[in-house]
Amino acid sequence: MTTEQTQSIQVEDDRSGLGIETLRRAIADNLFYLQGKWPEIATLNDFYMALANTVRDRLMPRWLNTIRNYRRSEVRVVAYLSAEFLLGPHLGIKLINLGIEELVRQAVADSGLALEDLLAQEEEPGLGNGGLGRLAACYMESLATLEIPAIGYGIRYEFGIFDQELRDGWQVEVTDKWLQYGNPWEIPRPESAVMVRFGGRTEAYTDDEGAYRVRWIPARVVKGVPYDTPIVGYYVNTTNTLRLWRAEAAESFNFQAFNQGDYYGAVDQKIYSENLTKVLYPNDEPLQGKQLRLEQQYFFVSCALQDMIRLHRGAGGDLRQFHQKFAVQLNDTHPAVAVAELMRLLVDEHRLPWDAAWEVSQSTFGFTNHTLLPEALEKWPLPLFGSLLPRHLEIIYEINQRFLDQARVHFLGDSQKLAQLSLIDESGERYVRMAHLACVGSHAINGVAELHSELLKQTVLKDFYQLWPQKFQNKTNGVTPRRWLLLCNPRLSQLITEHIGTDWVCQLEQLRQLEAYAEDREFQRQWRQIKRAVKQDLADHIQQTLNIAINPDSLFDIQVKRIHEYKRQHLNVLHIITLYNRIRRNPDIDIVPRTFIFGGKAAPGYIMAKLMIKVITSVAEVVNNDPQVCDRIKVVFLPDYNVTNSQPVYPAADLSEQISTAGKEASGTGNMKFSLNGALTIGTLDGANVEIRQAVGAENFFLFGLTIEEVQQLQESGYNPWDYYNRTPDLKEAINLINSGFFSHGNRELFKPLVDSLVYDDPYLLLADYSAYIDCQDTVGQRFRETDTWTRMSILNSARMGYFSSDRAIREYCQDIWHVTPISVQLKPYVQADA
Ligand code: CBF
Repeated sequence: MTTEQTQSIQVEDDRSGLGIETLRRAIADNLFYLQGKWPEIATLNDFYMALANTVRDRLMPRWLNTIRNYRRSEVRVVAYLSAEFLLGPHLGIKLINLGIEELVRQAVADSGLALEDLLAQEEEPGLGNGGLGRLAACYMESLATLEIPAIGYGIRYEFGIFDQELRDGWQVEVTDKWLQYGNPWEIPRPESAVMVRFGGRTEAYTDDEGAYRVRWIPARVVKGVPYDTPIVGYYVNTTNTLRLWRAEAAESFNFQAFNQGDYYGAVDQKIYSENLTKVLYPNDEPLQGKQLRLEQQYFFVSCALQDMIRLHRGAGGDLRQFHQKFAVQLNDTHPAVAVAELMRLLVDEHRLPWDAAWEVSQSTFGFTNHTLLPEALEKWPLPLFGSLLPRHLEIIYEINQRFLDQARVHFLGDSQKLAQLSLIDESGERYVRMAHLACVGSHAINGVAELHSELLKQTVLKDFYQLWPQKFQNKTNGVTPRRWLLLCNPRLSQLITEHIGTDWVCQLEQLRQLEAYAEDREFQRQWRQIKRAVKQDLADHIQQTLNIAINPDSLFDIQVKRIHEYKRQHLNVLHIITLYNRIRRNPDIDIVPRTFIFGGKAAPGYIMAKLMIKVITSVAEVVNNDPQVCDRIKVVFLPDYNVTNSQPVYPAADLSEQISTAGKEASGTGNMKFSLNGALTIGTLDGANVEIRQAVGAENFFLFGLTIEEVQQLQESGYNPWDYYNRTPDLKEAINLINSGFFSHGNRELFKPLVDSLVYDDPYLLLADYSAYIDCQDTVGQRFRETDTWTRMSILNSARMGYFSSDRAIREYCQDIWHVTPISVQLKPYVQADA
């Protein structure tokens, strides 16, 4: 369009106005024109869609003006590459961040609807497994709030994390159909599609200038189509983009095959391509050999880098300055192949000399490691890697050779060191080590909590640390206070705001002002009243959905997270059985009534984790139906734990269970959300628990368990769980009760794998930590009775959580790794031609 043409277009007030009547009219309008429905026949989902589109219209000027900013050549943009973004529902947070929640509530009410009912319609995009994906979502929100130009790049999985149902107490996986009613929050951009190649072979040639070059002749080509989602900052104009890629056939039909009558062959290509982004892989399962997973990783990384290069060149940029335009963060090893892909693009496609390209690459990438678990450190069998990405394997060999030459000088011919450092694992079957590729190709490497970052330097990345100590940093995780307090706990947020004003929402350290009220009787009363009210809400929800009556005055003891042996949900179960045995032994025993709440998904192929769910639900069935105990202990397993379902849970907790074996949990972020909402933590010295305890004060944290050093010593000295089992009567009684078939209708075989694993192997040292855990839980019970003390501790927990805001974490990344600064977005009217 010409400038005159665009200038003649007028913006309808219905698309931007914020008056209640305008909003009401806009919703009705969208219902009619987008949903094609009269109000009388519209479903709640139609109304949700109409409202979502109304909100989307209102953020459009901010979004488009932000995109304009990316294009300015002098603006450095953060590109966050992540295979997972666990965003949670959009509508609620967008209303809050745009500051229009109350207006919309009113407008919707004027149409005879309740905002809560519409919010409940949203199918959340479950494009992540857990902590890592949720962290990426918190970081995207903070980047926007802090006005940092940023793009998130990832995969638009057609099926995200499975929905969890419980049948007979077992987890059953159901496909997540998040797109079935359409997604109002995304805009496809087929005009910006890129092609991604796979397989085939490489070929050397001499270019016009006589230089030696390599070209890649692929076997297949897939089209990557971007779908953009706006990420709105809190009370700022900045609205960044999350760009997720969907795979499509390069040609929908292979016409040559079709013309020869091979119709099925022709559509094969389409099916093959679309499969690529069909489903998110659950973590905690061995990925080796899962070719599709490697294809997914390469696919989105290649799309992202091609997109960045296009943007950079489109703004007149020189590729030798690519790193000045983009700071690319590798969220774990999943996008690590980006190092080789950027080299390929720069050297093969854009003809930069190797050394210049390498300098650009290293200056571009930063790498975050999120786990020490050896099974999660990705490595790909060399034949698989080579057959899928033949050119990249050559590039990796070249990087490796140059890198080992450098390392050889440093380690003076220590061949064992070199073998350990190599990008290729040659100890047996040969593998490409993705973490090593990420370390070599990045200028900064960070862990996600102080302890984790230290352990990285001492264990899995020790050799790299010796070589490049200056590359290593710590960036303790954080969570966004907008979703994890303001949105999920409006009552507490209001109380806080009444006492210290609103600044805490963007400067979470301001919560410290609450310390002044920790002893204030009236404030304590209000604090308790709110906790009681949110507990009542959760109790009502549990009653309605699971038909379990729970006492809102009982201690809500909550463990919600992925189900994994290292997270030790079964240690929590041993405590429940211990209490149960105490009551059975002495029915008049005076114990604090507790409601144990669990939630979390097990990876579909992780048999032991699924058995852990079954043991929780089986114990729940017995305990909840035993008239002697059920007024004192209740056990609830909340099915389908996801972002939506978690939002009412954090505010309702009295006690947060963070009980992983020391050294196993990289950081945790649930621990932060609980504490922020005034729960006290029972935890080990693991991950960010260590820093949370330091921040809230040791006296406001229930610590138990072996330290990392003690864990190591015990394991080195030959840990024998059987001894602990035999010499700890309560433990023995609890385990025997499981083993006897008491919780499994007499079936002694059902839990045998779990029991055997504990008494004969116990890799996560539950039995060694059992007594300390039980003693600590007894202290928790006593303290809960001292209502004022508990309330003071609860207030101090919230008051001292400022450090754990994702805003703080993002500021640190910006300063220490990305070297980017905020830029305010000016709202120019959209009728203007491009500046
Ligand atoms: O850093 C974010 C989170 O990542 C994990 O979930 C992961 O997938 N590696 C870790 O297990 C968490 O400890 C960590 O908080």
